[in-house]
Amino acid sequence: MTVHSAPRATLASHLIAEIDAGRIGQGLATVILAIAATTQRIAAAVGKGGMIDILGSAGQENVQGEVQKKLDVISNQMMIDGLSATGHLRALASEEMDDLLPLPERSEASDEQYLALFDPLDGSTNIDINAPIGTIFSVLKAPMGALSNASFLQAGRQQVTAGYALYGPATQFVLSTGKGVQAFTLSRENGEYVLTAELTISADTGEYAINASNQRFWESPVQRYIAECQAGSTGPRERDFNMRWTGSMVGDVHRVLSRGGVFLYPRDTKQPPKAGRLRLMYEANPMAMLVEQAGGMATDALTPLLDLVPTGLHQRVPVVLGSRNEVERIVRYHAES
Ligand code: P6P
Repeated sequence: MTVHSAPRATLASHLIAEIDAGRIGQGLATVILAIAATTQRIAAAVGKGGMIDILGSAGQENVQGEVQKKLDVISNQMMIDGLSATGHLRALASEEMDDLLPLPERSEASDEQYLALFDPLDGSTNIDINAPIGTIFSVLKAPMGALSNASFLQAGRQQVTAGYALYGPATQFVLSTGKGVQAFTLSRENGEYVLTAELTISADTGEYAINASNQRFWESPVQRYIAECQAGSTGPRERDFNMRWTGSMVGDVHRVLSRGGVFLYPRDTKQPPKAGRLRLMYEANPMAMLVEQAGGMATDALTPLLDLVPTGLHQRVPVVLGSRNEVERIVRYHAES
C-alpha cells in the first residue's frame, strides 16, 4: 500500500489558508506572491556570482551616500519590474531610490491598494565575499488621493505584512501577515517556497550580535551590557555568552528568529548626526514586526520600534531586538542611565 504523506504546505497554499481564514485579502496575497517570485529571480542572479558581470561597484552612490553595488541596482530594478503589475500597489519606496516611485493607476483599481517598501539587497558588502545577503520588504495600506513620500510615513504597527528573503546556503522566505512568523525554503527542483518552520524567539539567550569595532562609540548602557556579556561566568551575568556578526541584518535577524539571540545596532557617536545605521522604514520596522510576532521585542532602546512615528523615508534609528529578557535588560540599563 502506498502511503501518500500529506503534501507540504507551500507559500501559495499558506496564503490561500490565510484568505480563507479572513486574515488577508486576495490583493495582499497577490502582492506577497509577486515579492516572493521576484526574490527567486534575485536568488538566481546572486547565485551566478562572479560568473556574470554583476559583482563589484556600480560606480554610483545611493541617497544614503553609500556606494551602490551592481547587484544593488539590478535587484532594485527586479523588484520594480516584479511589483509593477500586481494591480494592488500604488507606489514603491526603496533604499536605492531617493523618492517614491508611483505605479500606473489601473482604471479598475480594487479596494485593496497598498504601498511597498524594500531594501532590495541588504548586506550588499557581503556580495563579493559570498556571505549571506537578503531582500527585506514591508507593505502598508495606501491612502486615497495624491501620493508623496509622506504617504509612506506610517508607524510600523500599520504594516499589513513584512518579511525577507535570505540568500544563504538555502534560499528562504520569511513572512508575517500578523499571525506568527512562517519560514519557507525554496525547493530548487520545482521552484516553490515550501513551508519549513514556524519561528518563535526564546525569551532568554546566550548569544549577542553587535559590530564590536564600534565599541568606543557606544553609549554607556550598551558599554555596560556588552562588558557584562564579555565578563561571562566571571561577571555579574554568571554565564558565558557567544557572539556572532554576519554584516547583513537579514542574516543576523534570521539567526535570532531561528535560535534566539539579541541583535544591536545602537546609537553611537561614530557619525553623530545619524541616530543609528539602520533605516526605520525598510529595515527596522519589517524586522520589528517579525520579531514581535515571534514573541520577541524590538526597540530603539527606549521605545518599541513599531510605535515610532516616522519623520523621513530614509531616517535611521538605533535597533535592539530579539530575546525578550535580554532586550528588557538593555532597555532597563538605558532607563537607569
Ligand atoms: P557594519 C548592511 O549594510 C547593513 O545595513 C545591515 O544589513 C547590517 O546589519 C549593517 O549594515 C552592518 O553594518 O557597520 O557592520 O558594516
